Amino acid sequence: GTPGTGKTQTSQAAAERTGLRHVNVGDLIKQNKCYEGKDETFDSYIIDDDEVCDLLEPIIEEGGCIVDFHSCELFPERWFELILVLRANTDVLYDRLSERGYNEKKLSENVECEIMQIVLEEAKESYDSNLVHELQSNDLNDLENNVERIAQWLENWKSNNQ
Ligand code: DAT
Repeated sequence: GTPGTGKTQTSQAAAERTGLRHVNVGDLIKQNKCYEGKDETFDSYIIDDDEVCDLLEPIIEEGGCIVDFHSCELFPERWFELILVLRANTDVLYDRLSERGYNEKKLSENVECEIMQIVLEEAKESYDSNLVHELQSNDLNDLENNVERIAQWLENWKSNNQ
């Protein structure tokens, strides 16, 4: 999902509920400095995709991960069984990103990204569209429902893959 849609909150809650491992890719990128530079206009890092994938590979190979990131086209298709794209309403997203202290340019860029469904389109282009699902993430009720859906999906997956 677009930044602010609730990926980290949802992944954390889903990891607690299911016992899966929450892999926060943004944090790993920062800790391991997997970037080629900084885009000052957007106040964001230019990520080195190959380095990120090399870093993640052994973690993913262990299995049972919830991979939390705003982009998925850099990852190999074989890594995932399910792709969830979180969505939030414009007003909700605007408030969350303002609270995060985003500058005006970064704020409007991200809100526009959500309106244009950039992350969803990228996911559908990069993966079998049957694996890609949208989840609304506007309030705590959505959060709870999404975590339950993930837990349910995992149970089904386990019984189909014994
Ligand atoms: P992301 O990881 O997509 O950038 P986040 O998990 O950090 O987003 O969430 C951004 C903020 O919004 C954070 O303060 C937690 C809050 N939030 C996330 N999902 C929510 C939800 N479903 N209902 C209410 N607040 C939510």
